[in-house]
Amino acid sequence: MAKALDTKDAREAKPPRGSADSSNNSGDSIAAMLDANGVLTAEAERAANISDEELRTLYRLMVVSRRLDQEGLNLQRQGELGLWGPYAGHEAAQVGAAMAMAPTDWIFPYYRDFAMAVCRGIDPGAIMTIFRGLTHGAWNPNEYRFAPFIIPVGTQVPHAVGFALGCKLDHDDTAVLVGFGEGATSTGDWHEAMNFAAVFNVPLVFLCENNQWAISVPMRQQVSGRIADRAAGYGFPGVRVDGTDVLTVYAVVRAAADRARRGEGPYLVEALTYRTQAHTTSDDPTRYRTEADVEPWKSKDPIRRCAERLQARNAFDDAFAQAVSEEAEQRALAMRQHLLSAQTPHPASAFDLVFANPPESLLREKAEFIEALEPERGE
Ligand SMILES: Cc1ncc(C[n+]2csc(CCOP(=O)(O)OP(=O)(O)O)c2C)c(N)n1
Ligand SMILES: [Mg+2]
Repeated sequence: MAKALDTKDAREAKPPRGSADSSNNSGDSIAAMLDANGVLTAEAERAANISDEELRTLYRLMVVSRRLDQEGLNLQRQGELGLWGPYAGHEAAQVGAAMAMAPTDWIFPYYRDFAMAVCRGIDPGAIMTIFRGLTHGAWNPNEYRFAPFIIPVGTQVPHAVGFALGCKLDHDDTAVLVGFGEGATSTGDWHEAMNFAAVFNVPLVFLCENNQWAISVPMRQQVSGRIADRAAGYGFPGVRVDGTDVLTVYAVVRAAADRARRGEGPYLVEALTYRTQAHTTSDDPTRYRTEADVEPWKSKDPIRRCAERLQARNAFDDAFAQAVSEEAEQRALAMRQHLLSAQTPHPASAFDLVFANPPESLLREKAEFIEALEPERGE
């Protein structure tokens, strides 16, 4: 019975919209850029034509991001932040992917994508105010084409699909990138989003930052097989890349975004990396992993790997490294100063920015809230 159905389906099946053939060919051409380790081949590197200056920019943004991450950790330990979620180890995935998108493209980040926000030019000090509990969102998404950080795991993925569908219906040539961890791929939201993206052939690059852990849950208890292979089940291609090599991530995401802009639909990039620090400052990783687990990943440090690539191109010297390190120090200091001088908002500001035109009932509630606060404040 099943066999008869299969043959009938095969005979009657029409190529889906966006043609499976064309998307698979184009997907294959991205897979063909990689060697068996998921690293850009020398030939693909030549074809991608990424200049020394571009690679130096990626290096600079990774060093700055690493230093800001360290400062976030310091600030939390000094009692200045409620929480910090370190992203060390993710720099190549985040910087490579964010910089591969055109400035007119949109990015839907998850909570760990701080370096992506830095790449978009958002002031790190302003972002930090979120982690101090001063605001829910520190930038105007329209201005930076960068959606808010999302904490509920996986929920940003359907948002991105819907947005990408809107871009397609508007006939503009915007591509969209959505970031998420490998843990998010176990959510219903993620699977529904993958299916919807394929069926409606939306211009979206799915970027899985596979850091091997979802808090204390290791990869092997999260997913059977490769995340990249899951795209095929929905009808579009995906690849696993070395997510510690910024050049590879940059070239592959750029190709996937170009493909999306050509109308060839979604693409899944699984960037294999490692979370070298705790999940957040509320987590103690010694409860579920040892130093020996972390050790093999130290040699794959994204910044060191990028420096090696630059050295191989004769595009790295002490003066450059020194200038980048000084810039990182200055930016960390500026971020700290911005955060520590940020005003604590009035509690009633929680009512603001909920509606463009707040209804009477909400305004009344806000007024009552302010009145209720006053005796407590001795005003
Ligand atoms: C819907 C939902 N369930 C549970 C949580 C608690 N939680 C926060 S982060 C996290 C793990 C996510 O892991 P992964 O997607 O791999 O991202 P990573 O933190 O490793 O970057 C969980 C379970 C949450 N924020 N939202
Ligand atoms: Mg993870």
